[in-house]
Amino acid sequence: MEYIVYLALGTNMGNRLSNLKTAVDNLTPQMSVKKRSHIYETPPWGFTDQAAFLNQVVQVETYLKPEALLAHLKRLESALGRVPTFQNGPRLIDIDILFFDDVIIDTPPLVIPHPRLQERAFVLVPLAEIAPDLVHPIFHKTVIELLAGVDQSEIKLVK
Ligand code: PH2
Ligand code: MG
Ligand code: MG
Repeated sequence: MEYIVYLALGTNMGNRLSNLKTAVDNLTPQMSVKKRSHIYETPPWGFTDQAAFLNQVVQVETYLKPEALLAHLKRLESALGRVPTFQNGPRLIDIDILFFDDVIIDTPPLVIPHPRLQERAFVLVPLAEIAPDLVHPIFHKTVIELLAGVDQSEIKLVK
């Protein structure tokens, strides 16, 4: 069984472009990357006194179930050199599950869809590029409709 999953990647430490590239390159072989958005530079959200982020969203296919996928992504973040900081703090690489098919899970630490994606232009702008018509299984709104609810004025296309 192959699941369709959307992942959000973010980085604001070190060589941000190479952090994103290394992360996406290392999603395989457990996942196959089907679509990737452009890369955007975005102002820090939540904790604002830190460097700007680069953000990207990818669509992958995987046989991993949600728990196994989360464990795999956490291992990958550590392998790429991420060390724990604090909530919304600076990070070398962050890989978050946005959607997992149209599954709804709320058993912390696994919350799917990502509970704050609808507030975050740094997620919705790249997501809208590769999945504009995807419907949020809780809000029953498309990504484009969610995007209309956030301020995307400071999101800059980088690459
Ligand atoms: N990630 C956060 C907190 N704030 N801000 C931006 N612009 N991009 C992020 O990826 C990001 C953030 C927590 O994961
Ligand atoms: Mg995150
Ligand atoms: Mg995370």
